Amino acid sequence: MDEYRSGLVGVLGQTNVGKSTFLNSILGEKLLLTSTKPQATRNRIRCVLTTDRAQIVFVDTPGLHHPRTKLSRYIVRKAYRSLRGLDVLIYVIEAWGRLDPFDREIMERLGKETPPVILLVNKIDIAKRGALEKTLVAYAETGRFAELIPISATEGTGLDDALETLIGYLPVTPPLFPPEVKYDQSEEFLIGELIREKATELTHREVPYSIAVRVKWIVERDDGIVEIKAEIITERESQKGIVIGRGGRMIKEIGTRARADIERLLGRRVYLELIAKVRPSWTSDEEKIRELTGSE
Ligand SMILES: Nc1nc2c(ncn2[C@@H]2O[C@H](COP(=O)(O)OP(=O)(O)OP(=O)(O)O)[C@@H](O)[C@H]2O)c(=O)[nH]1
Ligand SMILES: [Mg+2]
Repeated sequence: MDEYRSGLVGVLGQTNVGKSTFLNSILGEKLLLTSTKPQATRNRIRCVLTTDRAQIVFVDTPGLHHPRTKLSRYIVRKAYRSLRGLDVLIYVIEAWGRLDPFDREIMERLGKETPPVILLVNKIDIAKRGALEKTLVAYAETGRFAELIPISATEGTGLDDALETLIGYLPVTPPLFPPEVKYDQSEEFLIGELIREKATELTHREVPYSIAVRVKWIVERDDGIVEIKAEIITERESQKGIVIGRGGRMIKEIGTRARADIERLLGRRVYLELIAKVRPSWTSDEEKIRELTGSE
């Protein structure tokens, strides 16, 4: 039998390519916020996959993009900073059909001295005819990638292959964490992210980018139900109005959807109370950004 392998694996790429979706699929559990809208992940989040042959500590990172706001400058900085000490880098793209200029720029910024980089071409279920082959050729030509693997994170295609290949690049060492450890964030943080996911999904225009969630308390009642109170924070009264919705319909819907995911995460019945609040211009104030994105 092979020796046990473990290591730290960073997942990097442009925003909205499916990094967090890929990790949720690999982990077989919905831990990470995903969204149809870009700039979903705001923080570096570690999650752990333990099998009988390997333990992989994945680091999900915020998607890279050209930052236009203070908040997005902050999260891009966060992404680059989370690359220290990695054993392998996974770089996720879509089947663009060519070498994307921004990917080229990112590769240049990373420099040549990186750990081995595995390229995952995601969303092949919706790739245009011929685009996958062209993409593979264009990225292979850069000579930067140790492996190139087509996958579909939502369909599950290619995930076994990706995992198998990845394990081969990890150093032979005993596991870093006990097998029951699944993530390095508090339950409070993960619950907040699940609420933010629903609020992001249900609102439009600038509102999703202005939403932060703060979990005020989590208490276990005598009857076993977990009671959670959280605030959904936006920047303006008008945004708060959108989050609440007519007759409170929107915030109720956010709560219903979030509660289902939180119950799955905790394996318990949950009573969730949500309150909408305004913190004026929090996305342009570094200190408030730090506080409201749960950054250390
Ligand atoms: N069709 C299809 N959609 C996918 C696939 N993987 C992810 N998506 C969708 O792509 C969108 C973005 O996914 P995320 O996982 O949030 O992307 P991300 O790279 O983590 O984004 P940021 O956190 O903003 O950097 C979501 O709507 C996903 O459902 C896939 O394999 N096929
Ligand atoms: Mg993400």
